[in-house]
Amino acid sequence: MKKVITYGTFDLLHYGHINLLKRAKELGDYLIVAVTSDDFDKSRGKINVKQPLMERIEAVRNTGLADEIIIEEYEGQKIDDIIKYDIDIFTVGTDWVGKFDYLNEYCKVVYLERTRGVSSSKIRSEEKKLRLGFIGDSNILFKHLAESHYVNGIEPVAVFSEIKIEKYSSIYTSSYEEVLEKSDAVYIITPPDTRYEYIKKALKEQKHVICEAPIALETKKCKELFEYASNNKLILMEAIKTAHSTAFNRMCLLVKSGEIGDIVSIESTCTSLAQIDFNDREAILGQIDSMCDWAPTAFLPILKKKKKNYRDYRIITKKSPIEKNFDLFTKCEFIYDKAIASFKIGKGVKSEGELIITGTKGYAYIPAPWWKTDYFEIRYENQSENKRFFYQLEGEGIRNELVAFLKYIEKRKSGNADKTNSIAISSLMENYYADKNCIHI
Ligand code: C2G
Repeated sequence: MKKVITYGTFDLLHYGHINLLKRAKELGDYLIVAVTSDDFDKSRGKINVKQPLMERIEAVRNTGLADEIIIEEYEGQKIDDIIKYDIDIFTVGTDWVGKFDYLNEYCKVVYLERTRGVSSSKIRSEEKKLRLGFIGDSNILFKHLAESHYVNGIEPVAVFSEIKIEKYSSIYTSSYEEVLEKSDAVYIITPPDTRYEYIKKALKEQKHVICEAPIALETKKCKELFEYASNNKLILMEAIKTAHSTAFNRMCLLVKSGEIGDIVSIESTCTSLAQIDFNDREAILGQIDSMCDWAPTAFLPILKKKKKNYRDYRIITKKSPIEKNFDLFTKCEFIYDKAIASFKIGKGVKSEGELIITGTKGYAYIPAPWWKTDYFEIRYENQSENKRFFYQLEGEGIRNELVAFLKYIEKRKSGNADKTNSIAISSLMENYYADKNCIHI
C-alpha cells in the first residue's frame, strides 16, 4: 500500500485545497492529511486563521478524501510523521517548491501545481473589511497602524495626529470627527485624562473602540462606557498587548492548572527610564506618568490570577520633586486571603523587568521584558525538572491584539474579560489620584 501525506492549515476550505487533496490521493492508496494546530500556525506567523482547528479538521473530513487526519503541532514534525506512518510520498502545492526537498532523505517529495486565483487569505480579505481610524500624538499609534497591515480584515482609513509620517499622508484627516466619519472602529491613544470623552464620542457615533489603557481614571466612568457599548452592541476593548501574547497566556494557563501549586506571591516589574531631563518641568509634563503608562500592564498578571478582590492594598509612590503629578516610581501591594501581589513601575527609575509567580510547588519566571515576551520558565527546587517554553511573538503582540479586537467585533462578543480588568484598573487609578492608601517616599 502506497501511503501519501500532505500538510496544511485548510482555513476556510476552498477548491484550491480540494484540488490538492484529490491529486494527493491519486498519488497513492492511502492519504494522511495533517492539519496545523492553532498554536503552530501562530508560531509560524499565520495569525489570521479564521477557523479553529476542530472546524478545519471537520472540513477536511467532510471532503471524504482523507483516509486519516492528524494534527501538525511543531516544527520538524514532518520527519517524525514520515517515519512513524511509514510514508512513501510527501506532497504539498508548488507554492512550497524547494522548501521540503530535505524530506527526500525519508520519502519521495512531490510538489503539485497550486490552483491559481484562490487562497484563504484572499477569501479572508474579501470579507467586509473593518475600517479602522486612529487618533493620538504617540509613536505607538503608528506601531498599531503598521501592524494593522498584517491583519486580514482590517483597513486603516484615517489618522488624526500631530505626528506626520509621509507614507500615511493619504489618510491624515483634519479632525477627530472626520476620523469617525470614515471609520467603523477607532484606536485611541490620547492623553489618559481625555480618553473617556473620546471613547464616549466614538460610541455615540456607533463606532467600536480599542483604546490604550487606562481607558478611564474613574470606576464610574469606566462602567458607564462599557454599559453604553454593551447596550449598543459595540465593542470597547482596552489595548494591553501583553494580554494577547501567546507565551503570557500559556503561562497563565499552566499556573492556573496547578503547575506551581498554590500561588503565594506575584511580583511584576515594568520600568522604562524616560530619556528626558527630570529637572525640566516642561519635559516631564510632556510625558504620561508612570502609573498611567505602566500600571495597566504591570497589574495584568495579578488580575489574571487573583482578580480584583484583594482584602487590602497600599501604594508607595515617589513623585518628581518639580512636578508633583508625575510619579518617578510607584509600587502597589495587594493583600489577598492567601496570597500577596505587588508590582513596581517607573519612568524615572530602571529595574529588572521580570515577572515572578511564587507557588507552593515551584514558580513561574518570565525574564525581562516580560510584557512582550515569547519565553517563560516553570522552575522547581530540583532544577532538572525545570521546563522552558517558547511561543513566537510577532510585532510585540500588537497584531495579536488587533486580531482579538476584530474577532470580538465579528462575534459581537462583548469584551467581558477585558471589562473586568478595565474596571479594576480604573478603580486603582481613581484611588491613586485620590491619594487613598498612598505612602509618599
Ligand atoms: N493550495 C493549493 N492551491 C491554492 C491554495 C492552497 O494547491 N490555491 C495548497 C497548498 O499549496 C498546500 C495546501 O493547499 O499544499 C494547504 O494550503 P494552506 O491551507 O494555505 O496551508 P499551507 O500553510 O500552505 O500548508 O508546512 C506545510 C504547510 O503547512 C502547507
